[in-house]
Amino acid sequence: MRQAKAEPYAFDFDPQTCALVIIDMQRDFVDPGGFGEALGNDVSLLRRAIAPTRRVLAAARKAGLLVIHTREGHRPDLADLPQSKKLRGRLKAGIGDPGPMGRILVRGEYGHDIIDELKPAAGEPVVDKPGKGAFHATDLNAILTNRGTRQLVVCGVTTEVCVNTSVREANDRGYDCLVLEDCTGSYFPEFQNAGIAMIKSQGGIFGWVAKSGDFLEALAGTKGRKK
Ligand code: TIU
Repeated sequence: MRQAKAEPYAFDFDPQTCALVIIDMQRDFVDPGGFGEALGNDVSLLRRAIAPTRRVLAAARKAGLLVIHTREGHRPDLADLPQSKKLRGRLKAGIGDPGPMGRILVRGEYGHDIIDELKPAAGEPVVDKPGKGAFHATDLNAILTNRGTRQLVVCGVTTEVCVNTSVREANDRGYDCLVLEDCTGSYFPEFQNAGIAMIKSQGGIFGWVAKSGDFLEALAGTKGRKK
């Protein structure tokens, strides 16, 4: 077992039954010139999660953790796109429409894919999800169950949308979640703070929050309890 400094209290974990889940680090959300920026958002608020997430990804691979990547998006025929989601926002260019990096949030398009900095390695499952939560209408739970995973270390964007929804779904399915604060990002600073605060409030109502450096030290076994 390893122990990482975390809030609201230390996070005990077994690397063998722990998975790293990186949520939706897709060009359309994170890269300059993508859908997110076209909506008027400042992508630098999300991009600051890239460097720490790269360090965590490298360490997780080295330690042999199961690594899972998710992408939000839809079938090219949009048959899995609810009308409600299509219409929401009254956007001029919305999901399925031509966007700056191909059809917006459509599988197979350039903008839908994961950024080069966090490219999945061969053998790492990529979970395509039509919703905000990573469990809704996906095979994520089967993948985790088949590997005996009990705990999730979560990175990605955006903190209050897909990260929070996925953590809540995981919580209800019996997983412990550790969210690495500096490996998440929101277009809205106040939602970043609230999104993180909500996870660790009330004794860790949805899970734990840590800085990536503290998790990396625990994973490497250089600090914290190791037995
Ligand atoms: N990945 C994710 O959070 N998808 C979103 O739709 N985020 C927004 O902030 N809209």
